[in-house]
Amino acid sequence: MRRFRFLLAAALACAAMAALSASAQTVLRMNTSLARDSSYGVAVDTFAREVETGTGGRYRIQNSYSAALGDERGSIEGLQLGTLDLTMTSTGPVPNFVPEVAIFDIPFLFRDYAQARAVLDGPIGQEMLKQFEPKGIEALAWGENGFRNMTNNKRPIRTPADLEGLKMRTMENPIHIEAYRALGILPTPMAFTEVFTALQQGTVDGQENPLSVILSAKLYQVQKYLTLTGHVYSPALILMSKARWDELSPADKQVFLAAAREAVKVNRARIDHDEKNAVAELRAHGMQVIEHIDKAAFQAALAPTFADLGRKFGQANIDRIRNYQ
Ligand code: EAX
Repeated sequence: MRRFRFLLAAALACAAMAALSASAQTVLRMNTSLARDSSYGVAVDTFAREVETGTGGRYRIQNSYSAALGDERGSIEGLQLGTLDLTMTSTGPVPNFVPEVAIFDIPFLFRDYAQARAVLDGPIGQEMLKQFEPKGIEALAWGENGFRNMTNNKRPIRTPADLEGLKMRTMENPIHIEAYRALGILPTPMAFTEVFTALQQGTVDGQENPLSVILSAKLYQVQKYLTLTGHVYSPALILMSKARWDELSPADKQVFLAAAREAVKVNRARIDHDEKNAVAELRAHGMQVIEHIDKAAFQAALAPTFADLGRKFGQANIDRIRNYQ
Protein backbone atom coordinates (compact mmCIF):
# COMPACT_ATOMS: atom_id res chain seq x y z
CA MET A 1 0.00 0.00 0.00
CA ARG A 2 2.78 2.37 0.98
CA ARG A 3 4.66 1.53 -2.22
CA PHE A 4 1.55 2.11 -4.30
CA ARG A 5 1.09 5.52 -2.71
CA PHE A 6 4.67 6.41 -3.48
CA LEU A 7 4.28 5.40 -7.15
CA LEU A 8 1.07 7.32 -7.42
CA ALA A 9 2.69 10.42 -5.94
CA ALA A 10 5.66 10.08 -8.30
CA ALA A 11 3.36 9.69 -11.30
CA LEU A 12 1.34 12.74 -10.30
CA ALA A 13 4.52 14.78 -9.84
CA CYS A 14 5.71 13.77 -13.30
CA ALA A 15 2.36 14.67 -14.82
CA ALA A 16 2.41 18.06 -13.09
CA MET A 17 5.93 18.76 -14.35
CA ALA A 18 5.00 17.71 -17.88
CA ALA A 19 1.95 19.97 -17.78
CA LEU A 20 4.13 22.82 -16.57
CA SER A 21 6.75 22.43 -19.29
CA ALA A 22 4.03 22.05 -21.93
CA SER A 23 2.46 25.37 -20.93
CA ALA A 24 4.79 28.35 -20.76
CA GLN A 25 5.68 29.64 -17.33
CA THR A 26 6.11 33.37 -16.84
CA VAL A 27 8.63 34.38 -14.18
CA LEU A 28 8.07 37.76 -12.54
CA ARG A 29 10.73 39.47 -10.44
CA MET A 30 9.75 40.99 -7.10
CA ASN A 31 12.10 43.05 -4.92
CA THR A 32 11.74 44.21 -1.34
CA SER A 33 13.89 46.30 0.98
CA LEU A 34 13.77 44.13 4.11
CA ALA A 35 15.28 40.73 4.89
CA ARG A 36 13.51 37.47 4.17
CA ASP A 37 12.96 37.14 7.93
CA SER A 38 10.84 40.30 8.24
CA SER A 39 7.23 41.40 7.88
CA TYR A 40 7.82 42.11 4.17
CA GLY A 41 9.81 38.92 3.62
CA VAL A 42 7.06 36.63 4.89
CA ALA A 43 4.52 38.65 2.88
CA VAL A 44 6.29 38.38 -0.48
CA ASP A 45 6.88 34.67 0.14
CA THR A 46 3.15 34.24 0.74
CA PHE A 47 2.35 36.29 -2.36
CA ALA A 48 4.63 34.10 -4.50
CA ARG A 49 3.10 30.90 -3.18
CA GLU A 50 -0.47 32.08 -3.69
CA VAL A 51 0.17 33.32 -7.23
CA GLU A 52 1.90 30.09 -8.18
CA THR A 53 -0.84 27.81 -6.85
CA GLY A 54 -3.66 30.12 -7.98
CA THR A 55 -2.41 30.15 -11.57
CA GLY A 56 -1.54 26.45 -11.62
CA GLY A 57 2.14 27.32 -11.98
CA ARG A 58 1.70 29.49 -15.08
CA TYR A 59 3.17 32.38 -13.08
CA ARG A 60 6.15 32.15 -10.79
CA ILE A 61 7.36 35.01 -8.59
CA GLN A 62 11.11 35.21 -8.07
CA ASN A 63 11.69 37.14 -4.85
CA SER A 64 14.70 39.26 -3.91
CA TYR A 65 15.15 40.49 -0.33
CA SER A 66 17.17 43.18 1.47
CA ALA A 67 17.03 45.48 -1.56
CA ALA A 68 19.12 43.04 -3.63
CA LEU A 69 17.62 44.52 -6.81
CA GLY A 70 17.77 48.14 -5.60
CA ASP A 71 16.35 50.50 -2.98
CA GLU A 72 12.69 51.49 -2.68
CA ARG A 73 12.90 54.54 -4.94
CA GLY A 74 14.79 52.55 -7.58
CA SER A 75 12.27 49.71 -7.36
CA ILE A 76 9.33 52.03 -8.03
CA GLU A 77 11.19 53.52 -10.99
CA GLY A 78 11.85 49.95 -12.15
CA LEU A 79 8.11 49.25 -12.20
CA GLN A 80 7.55 52.29 -14.39
CA LEU A 81 10.39 51.39 -16.75
CA GLY A 82 9.43 47.72 -16.85
CA THR A 83 12.82 46.55 -15.51
CA LEU A 84 11.14 45.19 -12.36
CA ASP A 85 7.73 43.50 -12.13
CA LEU A 86 6.69 43.79 -8.47
CA THR A 87 7.76 45.32 -5.18
CA MET A 88 6.69 45.57 -1.58
CA THR A 89 7.73 48.99 -0.31
CA SER A 90 7.09 51.52 2.42
CA THR A 91 5.51 54.82 1.37
CA GLY A 92 8.88 56.50 2.06
CA PRO A 93 9.72 57.56 -1.51
CA VAL A 94 6.17 57.16 -2.89
CA PRO A 95 5.12 60.85 -2.66
CA ASN A 96 7.84 61.59 -5.21
CA PHE A 97 5.78 59.51 -7.66
CA VAL A 98 2.17 59.85 -6.42
CA PRO A 99 2.00 63.03 -4.29
CA GLU A 100 -1.58 62.45 -3.03
CA VAL A 101 -0.46 59.37 -1.07
CA ALA A 102 1.57 61.55 1.29
CA ILE A 103 -1.57 62.35 3.29
CA PHE A 104 -1.08 59.00 5.08
CA ASP A 105 2.46 60.03 6.12
CA ILE A 106 1.22 62.81 8.41
CA PRO A 107 2.51 62.34 11.99
CA PHE A 108 0.00 61.31 14.67
CA LEU A 109 -2.70 60.81 12.00
CA PHE A 110 -3.78 57.33 13.10
CA ARG A 111 -4.73 56.38 16.65
CA ASP A 112 -3.66 52.75 16.55
CA TYR A 113 -3.12 49.76 14.27
CA ALA A 114 -6.80 48.88 14.08
CA GLN A 115 -7.76 52.33 12.83
CA ALA A 116 -4.90 52.55 10.32
CA ARG A 117 -5.82 49.17 8.85
CA ALA A 118 -9.51 50.07 8.70
CA VAL A 119 -8.78 53.30 6.80
CA LEU A 120 -6.43 51.62 4.32
CA ASP A 121 -8.78 48.68 3.71
CA GLY A 122 -11.84 50.96 3.56
CA PRO A 123 -13.00 53.35 0.83
CA ILE A 124 -10.36 56.04 1.55
CA GLY A 125 -7.45 53.64 1.15
CA GLN A 126 -8.94 51.74 -1.78
CA GLU A 127 -9.67 54.96 -3.65
CA MET A 128 -6.04 56.01 -3.14
CA LEU A 129 -4.76 52.80 -4.77
CA LYS A 130 -6.26 54.01 -8.06
CA GLN A 131 -3.99 57.08 -8.05
CA PHE A 132 -1.06 54.88 -9.06
CA GLU A 133 -2.47 53.79 -12.44
CA PRO A 134 -1.74 57.00 -14.37
CA LYS A 135 1.87 56.70 -13.16
CA GLY A 136 2.36 53.29 -14.80
CA ILE A 137 1.92 51.36 -11.55
CA GLU A 138 -0.81 48.99 -10.41
CA ALA A 139 -1.21 49.13 -6.60
CA LEU A 140 -2.48 45.68 -5.56
CA ALA A 141 -2.92 46.29 -1.84
CA TRP A 142 -1.95 48.32 1.18
CA GLY A 143 0.40 46.47 3.48
CA GLU A 144 2.04 47.63 6.65
CA ASN A 145 5.40 48.79 7.93
CA GLY A 146 4.18 49.98 11.33
CA PHE A 147 4.28 52.86 13.80
CA ARG A 148 7.73 54.41 13.74
CA ASN A 149 9.91 54.91 16.81
CA MET A 150 13.11 56.89 17.27
CA THR A 151 16.54 55.46 18.01
CA ASN A 152 19.86 57.25 18.42
CA ASN A 153 23.31 57.11 19.95
CA LYS A 154 23.44 60.51 21.67
CA ARG A 155 20.88 60.52 24.49
CA PRO A 156 17.56 59.10 25.65
CA ILE A 157 14.66 61.00 24.06
CA ARG A 158 11.98 61.94 26.58
CA THR A 159 10.72 65.34 25.45
CA PRO A 160 10.76 67.27 22.15
CA ALA A 161 13.64 69.36 23.58
CA ASP A 162 15.82 66.23 23.51
CA LEU A 163 15.52 66.18 19.70
CA GLU A 164 17.13 69.59 19.25
CA GLY A 165 20.07 69.32 16.87
CA LEU A 166 19.90 65.54 16.58
CA LYS A 167 21.12 64.40 13.17
CA MET A 168 18.64 61.80 12.10
CA ARG A 169 18.30 59.74 8.96
CA THR A 170 14.80 60.09 7.50
CA MET A 171 13.08 58.48 4.56
CA GLU A 172 13.04 60.45 1.32
CA ASN A 173 9.58 61.63 2.29
CA PRO A 174 8.73 65.34 2.14
CA ILE A 175 6.09 65.16 4.91
CA HIS A 176 8.43 63.42 7.34
CA ILE A 177 11.25 65.83 6.54
CA GLU A 178 9.03 68.87 7.17
CA ALA A 179 7.67 67.50 10.46
CA TYR A 180 11.00 66.31 11.86
CA ARG A 181 12.57 69.67 11.12
CA ALA A 182 9.77 71.31 13.12
CA LEU A 183 10.69 69.02 16.04
CA GLY A 184 14.25 70.38 16.01
CA ILE A 185 15.76 67.35 14.26
CA LEU A 186 18.35 67.82 11.49
CA PRO A 187 16.86 65.47 8.87
CA THR A 188 19.21 63.57 6.58
CA PRO A 189 17.12 61.78 3.95
CA MET A 190 18.65 58.64 2.49
CA ALA A 191 17.62 55.22 1.20
CA PHE A 192 17.22 52.46 3.77
CA THR A 193 20.09 50.56 2.14
CA GLU A 194 22.48 53.23 3.51
CA VAL A 195 21.13 53.36 7.07
CA PHE A 196 23.07 50.66 8.89
CA THR A 197 26.44 51.95 7.66
CA ALA A 198 25.51 55.59 8.27
CA LEU A 199 24.65 54.75 11.90
CA GLN A 200 27.74 52.60 12.31
CA GLN A 201 30.05 55.29 10.97
CA GLY A 202 28.32 58.09 12.85
CA THR A 203 27.29 59.98 9.70
CA VAL A 204 23.94 60.35 11.50
CA ASP A 205 23.11 60.06 15.22
CA GLY A 206 19.83 58.27 14.82
CA GLN A 207 16.95 57.05 12.71
CA GLU A 208 13.31 56.12 13.13
CA ASN A 209 11.55 52.90 12.09
CA PRO A 210 8.94 50.46 13.35
CA LEU A 211 10.05 47.94 16.00
CA SER A 212 9.67 45.18 13.44
CA VAL A 213 12.25 46.85 11.16
CA ILE A 214 14.65 47.75 14.00
CA LEU A 215 14.68 44.05 14.81
CA SER A 216 14.87 42.55 11.32
CA ALA A 217 17.56 44.99 10.15
CA LYS A 218 19.49 44.46 13.42
CA LEU A 219 19.73 48.20 14.03
CA TYR A 220 20.23 47.41 17.75
CA GLN A 221 23.81 46.54 16.79
CA VAL A 222 24.49 50.20 15.99
CA GLN A 223 21.97 52.10 18.18
CA LYS A 224 21.88 52.62 21.94
CA TYR A 225 18.65 54.48 22.80
CA LEU A 226 15.12 53.68 21.70
CA THR A 227 12.02 55.73 22.54
CA LEU A 228 8.55 54.47 21.68
CA THR A 229 7.52 57.75 20.08
CA GLY A 230 5.05 56.09 17.69
CA HIS A 231 5.14 59.49 16.00
CA VAL A 232 3.88 58.33 12.62
CA TYR A 233 2.24 55.29 11.07
CA SER A 234 4.14 53.91 8.10
CA PRO A 235 2.05 52.10 5.49
CA ALA A 236 3.47 49.69 2.94
CA LEU A 237 2.27 48.81 -0.54
CA ILE A 238 2.37 45.85 -2.90
CA LEU A 239 2.97 47.38 -6.31
CA MET A 240 3.15 45.92 -9.81
CA SER A 241 4.33 47.26 -13.13
CA LYS A 242 1.18 48.33 -14.97
CA ALA A 243 2.58 46.97 -18.24
CA ARG A 244 2.81 43.49 -16.65
CA TRP A 245 -0.59 43.84 -14.99
CA ASP A 246 -2.25 44.68 -18.32
CA GLU A 247 -0.95 41.39 -19.74
CA LEU A 248 -2.85 39.32 -17.14
CA SER A 249 -6.19 37.72 -17.99
CA PRO A 250 -9.16 38.94 -15.90
CA ALA A 251 -9.10 35.67 -13.92
CA ASP A 252 -5.36 35.93 -13.25
CA LYS A 253 -5.82 39.52 -12.09
CA GLN A 254 -8.20 38.22 -9.44
CA VAL A 255 -5.60 35.62 -8.39
CA PHE A 256 -2.93 38.33 -8.03
CA LEU A 257 -5.26 40.57 -5.98
CA ALA A 258 -6.26 37.69 -3.70
CA ALA A 259 -2.58 36.74 -3.30
CA ALA A 260 -1.78 40.32 -2.27
CA ARG A 261 -4.56 40.24 0.33
CA GLU A 262 -3.19 36.99 1.76
CA ALA A 263 0.29 38.48 1.82
CA VAL A 264 -0.96 41.48 3.80
CA LYS A 265 -2.60 39.21 6.39
CA VAL A 266 0.74 37.51 7.01
CA ASN A 267 2.58 40.86 6.96
CA ARG A 268 0.29 42.36 9.62
CA ALA A 269 0.34 39.22 11.77
CA ARG A 270 4.13 39.37 11.82
CA ILE A 271 4.00 43.03 12.89
CA ASP A 272 1.52 42.20 15.68
CA HIS A 273 3.93 39.53 16.86
CA ASP A 274 6.97 41.84 16.69
CA GLU A 275 5.13 44.65 18.50
CA LYS A 276 4.51 42.28 21.42
CA ASN A 277 8.04 40.90 21.65
CA ALA A 278 10.42 43.51 20.29
CA VAL A 279 10.99 45.65 23.38
CA ALA A 280 12.14 42.70 25.49
CA GLU A 281 14.28 41.45 22.64
CA LEU A 282 15.87 44.84 21.97
CA ARG A 283 16.61 45.27 25.69
CA ALA A 284 18.26 41.86 25.66
CA HIS A 285 20.43 43.16 22.80
CA GLY A 286 21.52 46.03 25.05
CA MET A 287 19.25 48.87 23.97
CA GLN A 288 18.00 51.34 26.56
CA VAL A 289 14.27 51.71 25.97
CA ILE A 290 11.99 54.57 27.02
CA GLU A 291 8.47 53.25 26.71
CA HIS A 292 6.33 56.15 27.87
CA ILE A 293 6.49 59.73 26.67
CA ASP A 294 4.09 62.65 26.73
CA LYS A 295 2.85 62.40 23.14
CA ALA A 296 0.81 65.59 23.52
CA ALA A 297 4.07 67.56 23.92
CA PHE A 298 5.36 66.20 20.59
CA GLN A 299 2.02 66.97 18.92
CA ALA A 300 2.07 70.52 20.29
CA ALA A 301 5.53 71.06 18.81
CA LEU A 302 4.05 70.06 15.44
CA ALA A 303 1.15 72.56 15.53
CA PRO A 304 2.58 74.80 12.74
CA THR A 305 3.26 71.69 10.61
CA PHE A 306 -0.30 70.43 11.09
CA ALA A 307 -1.63 73.83 10.02
CA ASP A 308 0.55 73.79 6.91
CA LEU A 309 -0.45 70.22 6.01
CA GLY A 310 -4.10 71.13 6.57
CA ARG A 311 -3.75 73.75 3.84
CA LYS A 312 -1.82 71.37 1.58
CA PHE A 313 -4.16 68.35 1.76
CA GLY A 314 -7.41 70.03 2.82
CA GLN A 315 -8.27 69.88 6.52
CA ALA A 316 -11.54 68.06 5.76
CA ASN A 317 -9.62 65.23 4.05
CA ILE A 318 -7.30 64.87 7.03
CA ASP A 319 -10.19 64.94 9.51
CA ARG A 320 -12.01 62.27 7.48
CA ILE A 321 -9.06 59.94 8.09
CA ARG A 322 -8.51 61.02 11.70
CA ASN A 323 -12.16 60.49 12.62
CA TYR A 324 -12.66 57.27 10.64
CA GLN A 325 -14.25 54.58 12.80
O1 EAX B 1 10.35 49.79 4.18
O2 EAX B 1 13.20 53.28 4.68
C1 EAX B 1 12.67 52.93 5.74
O3 EAX B 1 13.01 53.39 6.84
C2 EAX B 1 11.57 51.90 5.72
O4 EAX B 1 10.83 51.97 6.87
C3 EAX B 1 12.12 50.49 5.62
O5 EAX B 1 13.03 50.39 4.63
C4 EAX B 1 11.00 49.50 5.35
